[in-house]
Amino acid sequence: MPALTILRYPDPRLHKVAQPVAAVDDRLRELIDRMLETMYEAQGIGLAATQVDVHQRLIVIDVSEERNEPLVLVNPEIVWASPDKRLGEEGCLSVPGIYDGVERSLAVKVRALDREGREQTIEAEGILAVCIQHEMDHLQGKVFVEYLSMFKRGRIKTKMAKLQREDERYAQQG
Ligand code: GNR
Ligand code: NI
Repeated sequence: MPALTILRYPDPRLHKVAQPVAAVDDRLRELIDRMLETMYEAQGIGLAATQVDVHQRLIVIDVSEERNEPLVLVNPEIVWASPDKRLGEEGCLSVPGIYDGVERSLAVKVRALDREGREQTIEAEGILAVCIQHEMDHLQGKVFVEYLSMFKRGRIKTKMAKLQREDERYAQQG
């Protein structure tokens, strides 16, 4: 199965709001597998369906060192977020090469379905809590750079446009 293409900021499709998944069936599990493959190939710790132009509430995550603990969240809802926040460095597969600080809750509790459609509740802290919040933002059409100043965002857009031009040239020439 080929990996999926990850949309790049500032693609307007990254700002679409995802709709709930209607059924956890074989077709969805196929999408889940392709998203996991895409995430591992891109060496990310998480991927939201929005990033592969599928506007459904679906997230895959793996924050393990060995890259062998996939976590699948279907129709995730944050049921609790700690009032304590922390500024941490973030990156995003849709904004390659850009890293900057974002404030996030230290801990979150999330309710979601797993790949079998069973309800699961996850209590997360550390990098998993950060990743879940980052991915939940994607489902709402929000990319982490939108937390940064307009000045920084402008610079990032310029960088992304340059990267895009370089990629197009590379694709033409081989
Ligand atoms: O791979 C990723 N690393 C990361 C690091 C710090 C905070 C969030 C992330 S998520 C990111 C993958 C991604 O873009 N998911 O949407
Ligand atoms: Ni991201």
